[in-house]
Amino acid sequence: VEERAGEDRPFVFKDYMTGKAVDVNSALDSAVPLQYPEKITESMRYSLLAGGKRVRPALCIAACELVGGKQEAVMPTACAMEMIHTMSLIHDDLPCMDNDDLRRGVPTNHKKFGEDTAVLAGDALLSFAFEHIARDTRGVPAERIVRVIANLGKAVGAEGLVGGQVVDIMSEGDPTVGLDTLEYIHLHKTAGLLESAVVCGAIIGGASDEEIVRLSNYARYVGLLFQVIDDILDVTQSSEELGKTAGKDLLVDKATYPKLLGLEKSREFAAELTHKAKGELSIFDQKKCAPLLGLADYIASRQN
Ligand code: GRG
Repeated sequence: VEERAGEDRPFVFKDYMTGKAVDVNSALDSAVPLQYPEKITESMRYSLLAGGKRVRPALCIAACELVGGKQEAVMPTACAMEMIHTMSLIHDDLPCMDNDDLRRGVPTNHKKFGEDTAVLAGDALLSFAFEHIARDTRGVPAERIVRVIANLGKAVGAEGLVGGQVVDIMSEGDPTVGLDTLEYIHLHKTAGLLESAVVCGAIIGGASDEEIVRLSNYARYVGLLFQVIDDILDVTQSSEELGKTAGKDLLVDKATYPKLLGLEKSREFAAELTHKAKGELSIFDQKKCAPLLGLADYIASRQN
């Protein structure tokens, strides 16, 4: 079979992610310039441009493109996802929360800029995320933009990230925490923003209601999968590298899937979630689903 340039090249997930990360990093860099008062914009940029994997923006763009939308139309929304993810990490690292000194291999925001600035940098990123979607989205009907803003607002607030975090804090050291509470925490703290990224990308791209439901289910399974794998790695890696990376979750008494289900059943659960996530995509052209299918496999098989 003759192959024409640029057509039917095999899909390589790593290259796809690298390409999207380059585009997203450049858009984030322009969206949050270093300007007066530099004390705050420097702190915002420090955490925003510290080199995360950009999973949420990539998912957002992939969902938009899957339903026929353009990357440039969804880029402000994709960037907003990373701004909110970053703010949640800055606040999560604070002494009043997890009290972490390192994030993505460098000092946490409050270690570098002080707690006062870190709190404000998080607040500014949260606020700017919504401003950026509303102000800088081009060529998309206003109703879609309003839907996106409502969806994202819910994903971050008391019914979303904040709800998950508060239940997580309440559950610490509670030996009676069961699978239902564990699932609530992960669905809200982790799956919620992944879901919003995918759903908002799809909304911008003009998805049908059925497409949105399928993508939303896909993202919830992937979010839960992420945490099940996280729990499994915490056990398997800290026993391999004794002490070195000993997961904090093992030090604080915290419910995890391996503790509640055992390692074997946790691995089965992860496989089931991967299968279900991919199953939700069956209504789409499978070739066009390659990025979302690849992401499910990537999360299922990650080693750190
Ligand atoms: C939203 C107002 C507001 C407050 C935040 C602190 C908090 C409330 C919520 C905690 C959110 C949290 C830390 C969730 C865990 C998220 C998670 C799975 C992080 C790891 O994500 P990766 O692997 O990280 O995508 P990188 O570094 O690649 O971006």
